[in-house]
Amino acid sequence: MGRCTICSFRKANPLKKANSHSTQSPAWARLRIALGATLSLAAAAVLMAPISCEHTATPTHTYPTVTPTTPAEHTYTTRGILIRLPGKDKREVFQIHHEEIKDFKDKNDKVVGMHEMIMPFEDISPKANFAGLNPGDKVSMTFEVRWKSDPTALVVAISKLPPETQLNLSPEAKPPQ
Ligand SMILES: [Cu+2]
Repeated sequence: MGRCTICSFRKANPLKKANSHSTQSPAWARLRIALGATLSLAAAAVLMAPISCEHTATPTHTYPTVTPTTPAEHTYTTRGILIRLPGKDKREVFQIHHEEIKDFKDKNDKVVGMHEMIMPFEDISPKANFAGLNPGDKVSMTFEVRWKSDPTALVVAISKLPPETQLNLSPEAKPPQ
């Protein structure tokens, strides 16, 4: 398994992600630091409202969502196995073991493809509905890519596939390094 094009891009462009949060006022940033982990989830939901919302899939399953301000540069649909659901904590990143994406384009608009991999997606659109989904489910998933703005990779749709669906996946795929 090689490296993930998007993960490599993120590592090489750490400022891109940081810039996306510059819409937050300094006061808000200071407040967030001051309150830190003690900030109640309810208060966080209210304070974060302008930049993201708390999407509820089930009464016990919530996670932050992102609404982009720029149009998608590319949109891809792939199939795979849901590895981990998104969670409240930033470290609880949605992961999918997806099939090869033959038409995937890099930041220079060159078709480089993306091999099958277990891939994390930090950013989830409010349009994507994870209700009723569980790790191990076979799913169809659509994500948008923005190389020139944020978020780089945004999950915009996910739906369950019949359990008998035959996926083109090898069992030994490892998460990207
Ligand atoms: Cu990938």
